[in-house]
Amino acid sequence: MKIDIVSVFPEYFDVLNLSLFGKAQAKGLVEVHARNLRDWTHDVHHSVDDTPVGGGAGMVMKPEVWAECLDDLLGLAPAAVSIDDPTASDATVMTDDASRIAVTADDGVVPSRESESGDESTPADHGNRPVLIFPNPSAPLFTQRDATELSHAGHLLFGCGRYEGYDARIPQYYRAQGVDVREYSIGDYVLNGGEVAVSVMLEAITRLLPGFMGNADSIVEESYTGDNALLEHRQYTKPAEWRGIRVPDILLSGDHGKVDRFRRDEAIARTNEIRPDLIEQLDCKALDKADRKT
Ligand code: 6GU
Repeated sequence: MKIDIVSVFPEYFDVLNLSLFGKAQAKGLVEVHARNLRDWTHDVHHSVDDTPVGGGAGMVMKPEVWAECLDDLLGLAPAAVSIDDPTASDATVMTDDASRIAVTADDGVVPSRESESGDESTPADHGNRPVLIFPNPSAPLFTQRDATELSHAGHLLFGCGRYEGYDARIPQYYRAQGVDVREYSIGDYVLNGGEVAVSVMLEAITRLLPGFMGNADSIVEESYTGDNALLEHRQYTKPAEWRGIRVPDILLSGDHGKVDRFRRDEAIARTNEIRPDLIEQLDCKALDKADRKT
């Protein structure tokens, strides 16, 4: 997987040389380039932002600089596009995009929302098609499903916004050019810029690459994975009693059936208490009789 990250603080991504991600780079599983957006400026001040049209606080990242950079990295020539209704909300464009990464059924990946909604046109081969991703606190939430889907892409290009954000015409333009453009928020809180959000998404995506993690089982059993996105049961290690607190007896019983049932009951009960929204999203067909009692 090829990964380009564009930022005004490319040094922020030096940490990617460490730990599991560093090893994955050494193994050739991922190839990462953190680029400095200012390398695509021409003025003496290397400016990348300007005041918001319509007024307001803060600065907005300029489309011209971003476009020079993204055209370069995507191998596109500059063009003018006609957009039917420039005032239309981009939110519709975000979900209407028919360009999703083609995944084979045995990957265990839920088909993209588009293919479920009756669009039977043959998906293009996205294997090497770049996906352009902009972190944006006002965009849809990035989920495990997105991470799984994006882990099948051949090339990811992240554009980190700073200040009050980036000119809305940037994603709009590249969508009109046929590029697969995504905008994601990582949660309901405000960060200073896209760098932390990109780090989060990148880790969630790349750890799913075959060979990235030592133990593939640990990926399958985690929270938020598969059809049944439940929070995980609690974990214990030895000793069986520590500072007066015992681990649940069933876990010491050696009866794997009972252990599995105990853990699943706990996962359901904890999810119900902590994240009732996940219970509502559960596919009832995936629940067994014993589950329903819990
Ligand atoms: Cl993607 N960006 C920023 N700046 N803040 C955020 C975010 C993204 N997601 C949550 N907060």
